[in-house]
Amino acid sequence: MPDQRLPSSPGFWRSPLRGPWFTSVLGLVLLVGITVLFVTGLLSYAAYNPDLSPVNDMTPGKGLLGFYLFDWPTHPAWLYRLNQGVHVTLGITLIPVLLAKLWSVLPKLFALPPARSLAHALERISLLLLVGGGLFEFVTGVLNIQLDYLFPGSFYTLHFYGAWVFFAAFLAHAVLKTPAALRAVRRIREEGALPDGELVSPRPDPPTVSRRGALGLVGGGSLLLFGTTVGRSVDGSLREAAVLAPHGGTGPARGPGGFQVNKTAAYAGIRDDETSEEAWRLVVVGRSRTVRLSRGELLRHPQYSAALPIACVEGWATSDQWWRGVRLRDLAALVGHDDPPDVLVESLQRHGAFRRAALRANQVADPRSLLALHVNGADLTPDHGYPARIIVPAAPGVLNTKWVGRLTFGDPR
Ligand SMILES: Nc1nc2c(c(=O)[nH]1)N[C@H]1C(S)=C(S)[C@@H](COP(=O)(O)O)O[C@H]1N2
Ligand SMILES: [Mo]
Repeated sequence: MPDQRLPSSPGFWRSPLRGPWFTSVLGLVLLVGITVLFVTGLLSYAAYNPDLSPVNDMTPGKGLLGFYLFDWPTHPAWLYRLNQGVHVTLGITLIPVLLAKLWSVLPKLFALPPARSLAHALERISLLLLVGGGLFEFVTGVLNIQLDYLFPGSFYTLHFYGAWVFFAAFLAHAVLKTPAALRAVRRIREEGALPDGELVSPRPDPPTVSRRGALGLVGGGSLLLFGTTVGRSVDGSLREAAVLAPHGGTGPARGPGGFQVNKTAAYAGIRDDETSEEAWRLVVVGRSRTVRLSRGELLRHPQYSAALPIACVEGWATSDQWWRGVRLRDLAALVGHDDPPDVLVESLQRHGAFRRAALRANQVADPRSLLALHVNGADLTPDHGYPARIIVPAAPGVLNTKWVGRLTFGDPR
């Protein structure tokens, strides 16, 4: 009889909740949920137009993992908003399920001997990658949306590589375990019998809550997180309920510029004397020529309006705002590109990760893609990018460069 005071002994673990049914139900929820997280994560990566690197995607040594199959479309305008809303809201909602699942299999972490065979050793190593990778992805994701970054290096790179490690281990685990999980769940439904198995405690404490009750608790926690997060990416009264994460609510203030601000002009080091009518000139570089335009001159070009949201990789989004300005494809034509090419957009901002971005030809060509000068009937506010900012339908917020200083058509590298 092993010493039951040691966690390596099955008798050390007393909860009557542990068993194949509890673990299987949680596992099946994660099977679906994490697959959706992985797919929306890959789509989010594609939305950056990563092969316009190194401007948009600076992931070093990504090799084949940086594969990318299509130009991110501009229709429907809420595409990135939906994708990222699902990715982040679902990720947060799954936290209680993930924790409960890890708790339910905790005894296995301490099981001795460490490996009974080579196959068993490999399985345990894959579990380390699975649990470590999963915790890493959830922790970096939550830190990123809380605008709080503790890790060295770029969130983007870490979350990207972490996702591949995690998902490879997840896939192996799912292939090995899903059949047994389905069997366990089916058996209790058909026979009403709880299957026994290695997770069941040999000397359980009396229950204080039923297995169903415990699942309800996990589900309730998920529901609470969902309700206090989802409002960051939807319109209507749910916005007010998004108390948990930054950029909930309707925005910083009332008025035409009263919607979410990511980085303020002060934070980005943008000074009034460089954005004034006298000082600021937009430099547009193209195949045949380079032009310099004041804001007054831009306003004499045909102006177009588009109702578009800003949707950040962090999962929050604004409702549709009315943007007004010059079409990007008209600016391309002005410098000799009648067929819109890719464009490199550079901000006046001197430091920081988001001061330049490249857009694909299909994004430049869309008639709703603007160099915006106005929003909601008023001049852009300094925090929303005065004197001019990019707005492109369906694109991640990070491609909507603020305080634009220069557009280079044709060679975004
Ligand atoms: N120059 C510059 N443009 C920028 C950024 C920035 O930090 N600097 N942030 C980007 C990001 S990540 C987002 S989500 C949007 C947010 O736009 P908003 O602050 O008007 O809501 O601006 C984008 N444009
Ligand atoms: Mo963003």
